[in-house]
Formats: sequence, C-alpha cells, structure tokens
Amino acid sequence: HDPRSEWFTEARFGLYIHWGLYALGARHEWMRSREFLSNEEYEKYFRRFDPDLYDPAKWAKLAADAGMKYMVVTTKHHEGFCLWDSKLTEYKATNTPYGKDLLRPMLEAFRSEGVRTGLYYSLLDWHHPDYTVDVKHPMRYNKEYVAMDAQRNWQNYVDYMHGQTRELLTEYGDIDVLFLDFSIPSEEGFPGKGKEEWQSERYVDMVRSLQPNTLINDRLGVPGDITTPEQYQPREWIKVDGKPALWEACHTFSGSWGYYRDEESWKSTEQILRMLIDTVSKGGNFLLNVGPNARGELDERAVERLEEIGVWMRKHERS
Ligand code: JFZ
Repeated sequence: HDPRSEWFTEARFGLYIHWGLYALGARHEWMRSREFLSNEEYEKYFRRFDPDLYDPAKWAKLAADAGMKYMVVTTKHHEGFCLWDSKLTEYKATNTPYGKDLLRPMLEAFRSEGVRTGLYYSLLDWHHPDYTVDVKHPMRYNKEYVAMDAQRNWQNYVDYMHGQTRELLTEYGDIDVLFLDFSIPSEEGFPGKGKEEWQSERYVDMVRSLQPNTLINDRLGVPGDITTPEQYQPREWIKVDGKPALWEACHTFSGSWGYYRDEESWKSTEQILRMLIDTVSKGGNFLLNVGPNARGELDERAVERLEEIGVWMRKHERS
C-alpha cells in the first residue's frame, strides 16, 4: 500500500495522446524509422506544422465525459520534436508556424476538468545530433551517418534528456505520471541502450527529488512504479517480485499511435469496453490512445467512440 499511487488505482481509465510532426505525414509515428527519412527529408513537416484548430478544452471535456481520470501526452516522441517551449532545443512547437507552446494549455485544460496529467518522454531521439545510431534509428543503413557516431558526444545527449525532464518537472505543475520510452536491446551489430546508457538510476533520483509523487513506468531498465504491458491483454494480475503490481495496459484504437488517416482497423466501442472491463477486473488501468491530426483535431473516429463510451459510463454512473 503506497499513498502515492492510491489515485492511480482508483483512476482506472486514462487518455493517451500521441501528437507530433508525424501527424502531418498521417501514416504512423514511426514513419521516419520505417521509411529511413533523414532530418532534411523530415524538415518539411516542421516548417509546415500549424494546428490551427487546436482546442485542448474540447479534448479534456471529451475525456472527462468518457470517464477518464488521467491523461498522458507525448511531450517528445522518437522523432525528437518538442511540444513545449524547451530552452534546450530549437526543435519545438514555438519555432513552427504555429509559434506557441502546446503543452501548457493542454495540461491546464485537463486539470480544469479534474483529469490528472502525465507526460510521455521518449528516451530515443532521432533528431538530436549526439544521439548515436541503434537498430531502430532511421539512419541505421546510412554508412556516413553511422560512421559519425565516433564524433557524437553521448554525454551531451544524456544531459539533454535529463535536462529536459528537469524542465518538464519544474515548469509545468504537478506531474502525476512519467511514461519513459524505452530501452533497446542490442541487435544486428548495433549496441543496445538501457539503464547504463540512459543513466537511469541518477535519472530516477532526479525525478524523485523534483516530484516525489510522480509515478514512473518501467521502460528505463530500472524498476519503476508502474508496469506497462503494451497492446496485449494479460491473463491475470501482473506480478513483480511475486507481488501484485500497479499496472497499466496501453492500447490504440487502431494500428497506430500517431494519426494515421488511411488505417481502417479500428476497434469498436464494444471491443474497447470489453478490454477496459477485462483490464480492470485484473487490477490494471487502461490507457486508451488518440492521435490528433495536424490541424489539432482529434480523429473523428475516436471522438465518435469516446462519446459512446461516455454514454456507457453514465449508464453505470461513472461520469
Ligand atoms: C513505444 C513506441 O515506440 C510507440 O511509438 C508508442 O509510443 C508506444 C506507446 O511505445 O513502443 C513500444 C515500447 C515498448 C514495448 C513495445 C512497444 N515493449 O516494451 O514491449
């Protein structure tokens, strides 16, 4: 029993938001890696990023009405683009045509609906000049780019990642969850990245000292507060060291986390509700993802389903 996590156990249902430049490509948040896109090839999305219809109050209301009690948003996904006004990079929303911090109004909107706020931060970074090539990197088959690893200053990247986390935990109010993503095994001649590379123990100490109540997931390669199976339904309550653990299943409505216009394999509302009930019956939380589009709207297929979930919730007196 840990008073830090009582709210999490009660919360049960949350909204995951994957939003970044990949919304413009409208074909998966891994498009850079899948299509081996260089920084230069990807730059056009940065130059055109302008979500003119962004209205986080709408998102927050929809989530609260669907019975969601917390949210987690990608402050930076693997592509490296930052939704907030980080002082440590120029690769951020404030330098796009949109010109404004996207994170602060989002957190404010959700908090005013009584929804707790969590941040996703990618440990991988395909844009940072000191980030070395690994088996997932978009430039992994580009010999010149790989050869430049010898000149890359890894500690610079680690300082960047720790420093950005410090910004997020000092300038954006109480952060309830930190979802760090992820550790990479060594493969095909590329070294892996895990707790040594991320300097995870020092990182966790920093998080604890800045915000002792923030719940951390377990993808840093060191034990965290929350175990996060992804895209599958565990058969029973997940145990860590033989004891029932705090866990959270994260799922997409369809086959992608980022906005994917032409992806048609959407789960039905009934399927989602069955998964939610199944998760909760085994002691877990259900984090359901939406990928907003490049104009800043939630995908209408998600809106439709979240509204239906809200109807079910009200019938069962949740929201
Ligand atoms: C990661 C991301 O690569 C993906 O784009 C999305 O953000 C998702 C929530 O997280 O993907 C992972 C990370 C870890 C595992 C699987 C997919 N894992 O531990 O099985």
